[in-house]
Amino acid sequence: MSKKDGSDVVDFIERVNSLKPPRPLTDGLELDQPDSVRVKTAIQEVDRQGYSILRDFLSEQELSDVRDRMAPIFELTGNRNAKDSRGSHRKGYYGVQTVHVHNLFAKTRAVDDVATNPLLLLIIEGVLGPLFQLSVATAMCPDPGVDPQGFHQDDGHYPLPRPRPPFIANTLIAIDDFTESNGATRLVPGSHRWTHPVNQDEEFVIAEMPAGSLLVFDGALWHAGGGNSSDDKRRRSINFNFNLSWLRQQENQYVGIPRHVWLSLPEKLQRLLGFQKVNFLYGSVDYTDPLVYFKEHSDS
Ligand SMILES: O=C(O)CCC(=O)C(=O)O
Repeated sequence: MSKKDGSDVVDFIERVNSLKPPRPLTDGLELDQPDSVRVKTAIQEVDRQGYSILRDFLSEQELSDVRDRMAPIFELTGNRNAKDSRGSHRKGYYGVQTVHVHNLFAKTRAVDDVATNPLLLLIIEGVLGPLFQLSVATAMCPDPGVDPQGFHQDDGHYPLPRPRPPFIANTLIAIDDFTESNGATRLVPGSHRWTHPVNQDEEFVIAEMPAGSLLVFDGALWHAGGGNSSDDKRRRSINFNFNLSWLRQQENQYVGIPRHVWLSLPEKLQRLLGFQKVNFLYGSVDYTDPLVYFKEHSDS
């Protein structure tokens, strides 16, 4: 109902007139010179070859905290036999595959700071531009006995022509050393620009990297989780995939993360999870940024 003095209409028009672009998630972040160079190099490598590896992304202390606090989550990953359900899958997910644990921000606070790490945000911004969001957050751990995945692209579900600018930036944070034998990710260099599918026997590089490293790659790059042929070496990893803010996220985190949980998160993480208005109106409610809207309406 409209108020008699018309103030609600004035409020509404003011609201429409006050539309402005969001503050970038990287606003105010400053790096020292060596880290700026590392970020720049990573962005250039992703553009040129489709991927980059940044060592020492996590400090020893951060790595040890994540290991401890993620332990219950990595109890939930495990091996499954994919032969029956997906044996004929065209991308070749045959044999024994690992179970990924999705929707991490509903399940743990162990990686909140990792997701908003300045190096990470600046690299993702360099790959995707300023409007990006977290599309999916997963724990991945191909245990001994897991077979390799087939090569695939993670941006394949957006049905638009190729080559294309990056829609998705994938990351894997190594919680254990990634080696050829424990299932380090396989990458086909340069394939992010290809317009044709790769052959499953394409040549690849193996993303071997010490624990604490960050692998980042264009979602158009053909890649696959490796098989774990070791006797006893786990390959724990955190997988954050980011996408352009005006595309739909892979995981529906608005439903998946309980309200009391997302309300308790730092604002930067809330925004990264998609609770923000972008491109003037996308993600808004009644012209209003969703976090502002929520504050205005939470008492009523
Ligand atoms: O675990 C990996 O190395 C990659 C996993 C992956 O690409 C996927 O599950 O889509």
